[in-house]
Amino acid sequence: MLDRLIARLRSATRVTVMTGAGVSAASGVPTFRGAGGLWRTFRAEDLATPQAFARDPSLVWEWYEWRRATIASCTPNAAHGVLAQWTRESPHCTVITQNVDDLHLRAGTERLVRLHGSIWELACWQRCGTPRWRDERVPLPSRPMTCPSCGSLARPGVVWFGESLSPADLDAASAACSCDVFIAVGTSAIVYPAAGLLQEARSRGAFTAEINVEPTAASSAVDAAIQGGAETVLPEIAARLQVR
Ligand code: BJW
Ligand code: ZN
Repeated sequence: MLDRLIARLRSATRVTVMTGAGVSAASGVPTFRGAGGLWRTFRAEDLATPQAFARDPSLVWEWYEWRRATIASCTPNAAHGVLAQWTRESPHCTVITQNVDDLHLRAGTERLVRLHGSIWELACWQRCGTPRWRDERVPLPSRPMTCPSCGSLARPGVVWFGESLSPADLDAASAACSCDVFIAVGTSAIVYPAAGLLQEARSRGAFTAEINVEPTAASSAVDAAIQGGAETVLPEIAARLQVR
């Protein structure tokens, strides 16, 4: 499987990599599903919704504050490093991430599409029109934070279940599905529309691959399902690509 992917990568011009929480697992960022995925007794589906925030903003902010503090002590791992290098070396390599931790950014990734926003950004809950703003302070100075323009409640600048993704990000992600090789790394591939991008790429003729420590919803649909940690498999691929 790995040999097939490497052969395809050797002849590929356009390469798109879509990442999920598993890419940051080796950095110490908890994934959403599977072992360690719960915060207290809550699943992402219980907290990452506008309804949960409307019901109990303090609880949802507590979850985000805990995650911000965790992520603040994490650094990009070898998987982030390889992807950043690929985007720097080729103008035809794009990374689409579902992650909000910004570790791809910190690794220096170019042409990065962040489908679900950033945990380091805040937005006005009342949508008064003020643009999202960045605040990397840990902990945040007040709870709850408020909008600097209208004074109403602030919320994390991320995309929750039931909310639309930014059309510009979706367009960029969709454009990147026109590629020679599309690799999904460290994602359970169950959250849409991100999960649909793999099928989109495949239907446009891309060779599709997955890198994950365990089988996922996408494993049977891809051309090559590679089992292993992103932080070991991606560096191995990068090393073998250097040997022509
Ligand atoms: C390793 C590893 C290592 C571990 N190396 N691997 C079509 C069909 C059905 C439902 C829908 C549909 N279209 C829309 C929906 C509804 C919904 C949805 O998809 N629901 C599903 C759960 C069924 N989608 C939405 O609501 C989206 N909005 C939308 O579509 O708007 C229009 C619309 C609305 C309503 C109805 C219809 C249309 C928005 C989705 C937003 C998701 N937001 C979250 C939270 C972001 C903010 C935050 O972080 O707090 O995004 S939820 C959470 O899941 C987060 C993640 O980005 C996302 C995906 O998770 P990911 O990255 O895959 O992580 P895990 O934990 O699931 O998996 C980790 C993987 O890593 C595992 O496989 C491990 O094995 C692996 N791993 N270590 C490699 N070292
Ligand atoms: Zn406001």
